[in-house]
Amino acid sequence: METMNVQKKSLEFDPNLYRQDFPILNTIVHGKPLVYFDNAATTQKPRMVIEQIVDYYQGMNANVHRAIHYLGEKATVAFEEARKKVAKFINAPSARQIVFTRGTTEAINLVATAWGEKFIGQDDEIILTEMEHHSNLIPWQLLAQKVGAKLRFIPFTPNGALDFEAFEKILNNKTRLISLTYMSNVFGTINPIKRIVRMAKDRGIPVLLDGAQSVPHLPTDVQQLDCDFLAFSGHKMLGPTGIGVLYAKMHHWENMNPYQGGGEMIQSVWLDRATWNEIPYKFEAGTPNIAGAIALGAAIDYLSKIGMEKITLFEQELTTYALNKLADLKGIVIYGNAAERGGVISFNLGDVHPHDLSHFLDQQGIAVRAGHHCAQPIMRKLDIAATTRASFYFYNTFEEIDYFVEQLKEAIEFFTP
Ligand code: 7TS
Repeated sequence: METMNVQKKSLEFDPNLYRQDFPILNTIVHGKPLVYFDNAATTQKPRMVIEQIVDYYQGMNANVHRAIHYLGEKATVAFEEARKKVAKFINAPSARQIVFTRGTTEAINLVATAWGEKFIGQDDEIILTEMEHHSNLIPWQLLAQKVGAKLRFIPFTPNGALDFEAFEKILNNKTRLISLTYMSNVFGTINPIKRIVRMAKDRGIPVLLDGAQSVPHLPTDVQQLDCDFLAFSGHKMLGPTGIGVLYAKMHHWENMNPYQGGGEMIQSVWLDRATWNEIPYKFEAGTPNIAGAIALGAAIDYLSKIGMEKITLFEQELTTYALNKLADLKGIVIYGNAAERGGVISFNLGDVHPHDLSHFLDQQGIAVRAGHHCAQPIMRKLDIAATTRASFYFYNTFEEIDYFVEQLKEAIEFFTP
């Protein structure tokens, strides 16, 4: 059945207005125009972000917070401006609560080490979900092994949503932290964070949000969410790789041990001891990714100019359109069907291996991801080896989805004996 009820053109939003800002979107792949549907892995970068990196190295390269000279001053001001932009983007009360990291992975490792090793001990429990990316699982496994704590898991239901009945049962007076993804990078599920935070706060339990997939796609207000920690990556929101963010409530920053030792994070140093710099510098040992932070600031300017609400709405239209069209394909299984979801669609097509399918699609210019998506426990529970995943951003179009579905039909023909 063709789906006639889904509007093909968004009345509000024209992705073509933005596509011209992304030089890479003009790439020709195997003779076909690139269709980039691997945005959950990393997004493409607009010209102004790329130019910001060049401008930094051409016009202000110097180390930050130490040089008393023109370039040092310029770099420091730009770096600290970027911190303010991040704070404003997620409505953090203060820019001091923003620590730059290499990405979501390092941000979560920072919490597991600097906060976890101090506040989590023998027989304490950490609640995660069964749908976490490995980067919100392994740091807690390492911590649990080190301190003798126990990991508990909120299961997911067959439609890829969290099972709240089971959650109620594992919450108890040993729970010291709940750490979960805001949006699943496999199912696309947007988890009901406010409900989870409310349940946690009733019991005085801190909540860490893995915002790697949510911050790039949804408006984020850490004060409204009332989360204790929020981790996210610049490269999934138009910024460069190697830069990310950890936000935390001020009292957590004040109570945490240093994460790494080195330059910048100290105040006074003796041969046998040291005192720590003020927050946030206490948690930014060594020379930071200065160009990366400044370019992340440019990415935030770009997203803010469009408006995160508009981006969310448009991506929802795209996703609904894609889901409706995909549902017509013979032999398709889509993993994840939660009421609240973002633009990430994982699926399998009959017996075709996702690697074969993604290779076939690549020949047609379409970039999707095939594999376990760094979430092997999900694959184990679903009893599959892998999925193919298409993930969208605001520069994708309805026409690209039409082409993608056409090519999937070709693939079914091609792979059916
Ligand atoms: N958390 C989630 C939910 C993610 O999707 C990812 C990356 C990470 C954490 C880690 O982010 P990083 O920037 O520190 O690597 N997810 C994916 C993905 O789905 N495909 O490639 C990377």
